[in-house]
Amino acid sequence: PQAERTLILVKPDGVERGLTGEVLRRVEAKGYTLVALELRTLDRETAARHYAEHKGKPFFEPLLEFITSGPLVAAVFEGQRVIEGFRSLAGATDPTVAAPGSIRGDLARDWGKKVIANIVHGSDSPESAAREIAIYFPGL
Ligand code: DAT
Ligand code: MG
Repeated sequence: PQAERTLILVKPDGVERGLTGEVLRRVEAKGYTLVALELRTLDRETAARHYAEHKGKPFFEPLLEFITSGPLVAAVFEGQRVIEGFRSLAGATDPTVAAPGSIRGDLARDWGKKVIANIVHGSDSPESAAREIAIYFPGL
């Protein structure tokens, strides 16, 4: 079977803070293989499609506002158990308590905003990965 793939984002906060290279470095250093990479700014419709699972939650509108606020970097990485492996590299959703050593634990913090700005996104299951990769890289 084809090696597992995941969709990773360096979100607008990470790009703005100049952390794109640092994030990609960590994922490459772990040993995963980069198979697609793009800098783009999402429109509202694409952002809502990406975060469809969070529709109706109190942070949904701030989340759309945040993720469309500037350019992000979308990447697809490949490797055995890469979905789980990247989630581990990323750390917990809340950067304040994300483990030191993780991307969020080392590089993100609470800025007191309505939405948590935590630098990276990673698909959470094979089904999510397939759905999300099709949003950013149709035909891959
Ligand atoms: P993850 O990005 O770790 O998969 P998620 O899918 O639950 O987390 O949420 C998507 C993003 O939404 C998350 O990265 C940051 C933001 N978010 C999640 N829960 C939040 C909350 N309770 N308040 C504010 N923002 C939140
Ligand atoms: Mg998620």
